[in-house]
Amino acid sequence: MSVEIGLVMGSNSDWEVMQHAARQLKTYGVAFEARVVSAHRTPDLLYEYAETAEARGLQAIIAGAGGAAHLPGMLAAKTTIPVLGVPVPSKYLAGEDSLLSIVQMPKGVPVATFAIGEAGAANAALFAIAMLANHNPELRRRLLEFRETQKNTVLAMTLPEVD
Ligand code: RP5
Repeated sequence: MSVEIGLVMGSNSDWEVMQHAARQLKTYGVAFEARVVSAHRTPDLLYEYAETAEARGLQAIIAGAGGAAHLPGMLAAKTTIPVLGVPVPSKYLAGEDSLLSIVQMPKGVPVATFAIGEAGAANAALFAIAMLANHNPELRRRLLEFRETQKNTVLAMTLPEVD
């Protein structure tokens, strides 16, 4: 199966968060490639990755980075393939810097921005899967099944009695 989703991150230290995107993609059987691509440390690689993404058949790129997180925005600058940005928690500002760096793209070059951390990584993958599901009934069926499972989990929740 050809690779459909690119999963990139600025450092292997981002993997702890970004693995939650990889796990979702794997669960749904979506072919993806995971790479470390740093906007400021390997800018030439970033350009090459973005410039070859379309020819390689990628449908979306999930990009996670922390701090002055310009990886998603720079990828979006070099390709029209949808870029889904995940703010990775940072050491000093807990990912608020990552979030603002990714979400505040100037008009004209969009990056779809998700929540800081694990939830954002998982949701970026679920969003990419939902995009693919527009043309894949089996993926659509599995997404609906997952929603049903979540619903039933909540409906089965109980709360403790007060003393
Ligand atoms: C960013 O700097 C990366 O995305 C990472 O979140 C952060 C720290 O990178 P390392 O110093 O751990 O390689 O570029």
